[in-house]
Amino acid sequence: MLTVSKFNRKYISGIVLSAACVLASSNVVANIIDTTYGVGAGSFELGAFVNNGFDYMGLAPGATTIAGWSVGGPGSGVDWLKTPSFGAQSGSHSVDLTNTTAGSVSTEIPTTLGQTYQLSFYTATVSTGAPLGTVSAGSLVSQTFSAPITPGPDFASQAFAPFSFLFTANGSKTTVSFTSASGGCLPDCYGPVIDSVSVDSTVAVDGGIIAPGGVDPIGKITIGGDLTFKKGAKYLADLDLAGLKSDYLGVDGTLNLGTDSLLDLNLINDLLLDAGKEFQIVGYGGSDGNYFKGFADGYRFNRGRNRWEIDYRPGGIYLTSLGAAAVPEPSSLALMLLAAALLGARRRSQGES
Ligand SMILES: [Ca+2]
Ligand SMILES: [Ca+2]
Repeated sequence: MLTVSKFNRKYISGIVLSAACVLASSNVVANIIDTTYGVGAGSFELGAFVNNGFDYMGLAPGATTIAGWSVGGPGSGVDWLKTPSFGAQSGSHSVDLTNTTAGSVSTEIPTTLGQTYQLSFYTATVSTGAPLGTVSAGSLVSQTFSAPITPGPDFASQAFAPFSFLFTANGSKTTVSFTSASGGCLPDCYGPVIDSVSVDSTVAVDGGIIAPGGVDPIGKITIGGDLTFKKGAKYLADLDLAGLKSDYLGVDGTLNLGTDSLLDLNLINDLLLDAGKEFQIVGYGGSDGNYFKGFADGYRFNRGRNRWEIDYRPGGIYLTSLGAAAVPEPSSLALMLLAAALLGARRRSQGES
């Protein structure tokens, strides 16, 4: 499942559920919606807008007026909004997912089966509307989001908040859809408003945890572009020592670990391995040259029954078993025994006083 930086901490799974709410990295990269339908399509800027005199245009299910997007149900459709009466996060248009009852919009984009993408968008609503909606794309199914509520109601200055999720494509085409979970007029017929929708093959995990396949199942995440860890984001890698296999994070582009990325290892079937057993936990086209915090290149450490070494090689990151986990060396063992003896002596002396 997914990872959220500010909200619930869940997990990104490359295979089962997907996703990752990461927030707000505003790296401008190629938006697949725009490369498919024209620059501005992801921001609802393209198409034949007809102003009803109140800066909005009602669109019923089946409408394809907004370039790149189809309007759907379950209810009466959506409203295509325009500034200055209705604020937009970028450009001059946004979409209210509730016409008079809950509606939806969807777009279809080319994807690569099994590859993980980042879906980002902005959402807003006002105090006389309703904030809840869901978003789906590939492995991301009906993920709930809640728009921030602008008081007033101030439609013109509605304040947008960014959301971001990861999903894994189930095929060569992926439908990205947004649905209002808020039907009806409360009193305004106004649900979550969305804008600036972007799908990118370059991914930034902004805090949170990336766990291929979820925790325990061995899984794989493949990213076509770059992957950047931000704000202490963690890679939780499962290692199955009986099956001699591990989670795998494949980055076709550059892996950017920065200075505060974390690595955590979850051992499944913790057995004593022969020295030299190797697990590749990351593959990449390139790297920013940084390491997971506390795991510099060549670092050796005990974990479970084995001692390990981590190596950052040109094509990826490897863990190699070095044999049984080290026991305390004789000198430190002697110090520990001495400390225990002193403690015992002090206890006796306290008991006598
Ligand atoms: Ca827009
Ligand atoms: Ca896993």
